[in-house]
Amino acid sequence: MKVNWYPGHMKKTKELLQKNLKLVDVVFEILDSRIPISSKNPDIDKITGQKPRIVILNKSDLSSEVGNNEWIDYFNKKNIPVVLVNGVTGSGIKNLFNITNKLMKNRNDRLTKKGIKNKPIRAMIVGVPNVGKSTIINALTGKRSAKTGNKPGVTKGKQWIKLKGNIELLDTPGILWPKLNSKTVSYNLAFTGAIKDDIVDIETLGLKLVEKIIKNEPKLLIDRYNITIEEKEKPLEVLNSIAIKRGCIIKGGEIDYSRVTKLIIDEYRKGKIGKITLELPKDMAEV
Ligand SMILES: Nc1nc2c(ncn2[C@@H]2O[C@H](COP(=O)(O)OP(=O)(O)OP(=O)(O)O)[C@@H](O)[C@H]2O)c(=O)[nH]1
Ligand SMILES: [Mg+2]
Repeated sequence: MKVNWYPGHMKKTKELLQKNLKLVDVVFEILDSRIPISSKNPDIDKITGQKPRIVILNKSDLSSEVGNNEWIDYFNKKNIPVVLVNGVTGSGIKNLFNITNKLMKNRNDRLTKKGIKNKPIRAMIVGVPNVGKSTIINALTGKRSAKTGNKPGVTKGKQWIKLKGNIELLDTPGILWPKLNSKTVSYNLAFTGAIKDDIVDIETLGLKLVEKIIKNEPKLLIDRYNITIEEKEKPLEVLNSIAIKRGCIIKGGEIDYSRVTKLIIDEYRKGKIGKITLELPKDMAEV
C-alpha cells in the first residue's frame, strides 16, 4: 500500500477521525466510481455511526454510464444520499451542495426552533488513499487550497474552509484504509493506480485487467486496439494481439509483455480504453 496500514497506525487514524467526527454535522464519504466496493473502508459504518453521510462517487468520468446508474440505484434503494462527481472538472459539486442542504434541513429547523440561526453546517471528507479527497476539497472551495497528487497525508493542522451555502469544511480529510486482506480489492486498487503496481508483477496485473475487460466490455478492447476477439479466446491471446498491433515486440519477434501490460494499464487509468466500471452492486458478495 502507499500508506502502510499496520495495526497501530490504523488505531491512531481511527481515533483521530472519531475526534473530528464529533465536530461535524455531516460526512462526505468518497468512493471511486469504478470500484465502489474496493475503495470503501470496511469499517466506515461502525466508525461514523449515526452521523449523516453522503456518498460521493468520484472519478465518474472514468466509469461507465450503466455502472454509474446501477450504483445510484443501489444507494437510492438503501436510502443513502449519493452523488456522482468529477472532482477535476467540478461536475456534480453543485448537486452535492443541494443534497447536503436537504439532508441538514431537519437539523437547521431544530436549531431555528431553539432560536439559533445560520449556524454553519460543518462537514468533513473521508476516503481511502488516492480516491480524490484533495481534488474534491479543491473543487468544493473553488481554489487550490489542498494539495493533490501522489503523496498521502500531505496536509497538516485543523482549519475550517468556508464554502457556499453556509457550509464549512474541515480542511484535513480523514484517510481510511481499504479492505486489506482481499485479493480482489488489492487488484482493483492496483488497476486504478490507488496502490503501487508492485503488489504483483506488472505482467500479471495487466493480464488480469485484460481478463476483466474481456468479461465486461470486450468491444472497447476491440475498438481501441483494432483487434478481433474470438469466442472463448484466452486473455493471453488477446494480450498478444494487442502487443502485435502496438509493436510491443522484442528483437527476435517475441512479445514484450512488460511493455504491453504497462501500456494497457496506463491507458485504462487514463480512460483511453473507455469508461469502464470494474465492480457492480451484484459483485458485492465476492469482495
Ligand atoms: N479523471 C479523474 N481523475 C481524478 C478525479 N478526482 C481525482 N482525480 C485524480 O486522482 C488522483 C488522486 O487524487 P487526490 O485528490 O490527490 O486523492 P487523495 O484522496 O487526496 O489522495 P491521498 O492524499 O493520497 O490520500 C490525482 O491524480 C487526481 O487528479 C476525477 O473525478 N476524475
Ligand atoms: Mg490528498
